[in-house]
Amino acid sequence: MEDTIAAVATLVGESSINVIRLSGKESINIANKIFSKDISNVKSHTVHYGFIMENNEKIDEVLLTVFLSPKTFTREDVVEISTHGGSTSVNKVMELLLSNGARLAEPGEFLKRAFLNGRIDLTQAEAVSDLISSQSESSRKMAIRGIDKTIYNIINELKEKVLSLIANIEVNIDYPEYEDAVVVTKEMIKENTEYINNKINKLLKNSKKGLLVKNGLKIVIVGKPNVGKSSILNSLLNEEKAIVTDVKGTTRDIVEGNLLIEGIKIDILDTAGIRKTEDIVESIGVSRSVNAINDADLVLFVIDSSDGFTDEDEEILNKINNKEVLVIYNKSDLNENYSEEKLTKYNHLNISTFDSKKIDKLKEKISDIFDLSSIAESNYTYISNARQIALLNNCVDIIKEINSAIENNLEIDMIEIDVKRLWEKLSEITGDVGSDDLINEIFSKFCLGK
Ligand SMILES: Nc1nc2c(ncn2[C@@H]2O[C@H](COP(=O)(O)OP(=O)(O)OP(=O)(O)O)[C@@H](O)[C@H]2O)c(=O)[nH]1
Ligand SMILES: [Mg+2]
Repeated sequence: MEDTIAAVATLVGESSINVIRLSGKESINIANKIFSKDISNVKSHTVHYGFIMENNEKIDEVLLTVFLSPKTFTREDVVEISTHGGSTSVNKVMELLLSNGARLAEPGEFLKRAFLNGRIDLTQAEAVSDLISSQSESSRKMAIRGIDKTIYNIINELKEKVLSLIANIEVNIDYPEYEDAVVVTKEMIKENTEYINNKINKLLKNSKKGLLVKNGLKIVIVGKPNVGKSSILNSLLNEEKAIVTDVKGTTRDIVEGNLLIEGIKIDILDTAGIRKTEDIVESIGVSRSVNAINDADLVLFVIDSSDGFTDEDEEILNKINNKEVLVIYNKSDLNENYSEEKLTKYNHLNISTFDSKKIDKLKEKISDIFDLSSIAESNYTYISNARQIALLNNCVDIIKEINSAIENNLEIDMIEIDVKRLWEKLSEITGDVGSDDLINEIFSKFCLGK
């Protein structure tokens, strides 16, 4: 971490400004060499107007902000240079910084320095990354719960419980004569691990909601030709995205759109009507429809109520295995009371794409199936990071081992080994324990400039 690093922090394009960030001991010196004013003795958190210079030539008119260690994002000296937008200015200024002693930052290196210097923990770093990639209001809210340390605090409370258990066990073992010490019994260990287990299981159960907020839902509309699949897509999106005609086989390829239901991003795919066909283009479309089903969280299986449930429909339905299916009886305006015995075991709904109230009912039904309205209840405090989820699952396994050690009447000092492992796994979540390789791997997944 001796080097002073530099990177463009904004997306380079035709914008009004771009920001270059420098971090490290030499930040002020390096910036000073190419700036029209002397900033070697300026106060922290101050902004300076001037020009970036190369020899005596003005390169760009910029604002330069100085943040002195330790109250900075990385806890090192940081300089931010706001150049004009477009790629030419920013590239030239970067070139000058690199030729004056800065090194191009690796992906995620600013965040990594913030973490290594104790400015943020790992759950916060991962949340910053989630915030940057968030695509919905709900995923933004969830990422903020990571950044504001809500997730850290939950894990930390569990860590402290385990730590006090370890401390007491150690005192009991090392100073048996010390009368004031709490004598740790197996019941006491069990009571504590049960508490921790309940909390972790709740986090894991809720992480499904977190994953939903983060990844959204994928819904695929399938059925035989002409049942109204594309009309359903268009009604849900409130836009004429897919072509609708009364000719069977109108849709040849997958048409995709997205909408929000209860703040959750829903990707919705309209597919080619499934039927046996000699037409080569249509048959490729049909095989894409079948493949799309594999990736779906929910399949909207559409039938035409005026035709009833035909053998063709049954053949398609049989292709959909192990998937959440919602049967849509479409064209209810033509046959209002349609209900098919064979289909009642599925979630089902009568709709007409000509009736916007029925489309609202369809959105409500989707929301009910995934319990979307409950997601906002816990203020978006969910764990959704795969690494954190895997570590919580490890904790559950260790607690099982502790319980079985207690049942098998092992000595407390043997049980303590597993209690220490539990503490280590919890510490890995926040990044207090972890190998350098692991830390490098985690931060390298982040983008340049972060
Ligand atoms: N009466 C009635 N007609 C509908 C309804 N929804 C769609 N249609 C009509 O049904 C015909 C087929 O609609 P599409 O949406 O193109 O059907 P599709 O399932 O996408 O058809 P393919 O792309 O060929 O597989 C069109 O003439 C629509 O206007 C409805 O709710 N009621
Ligand atoms: Mg269609």
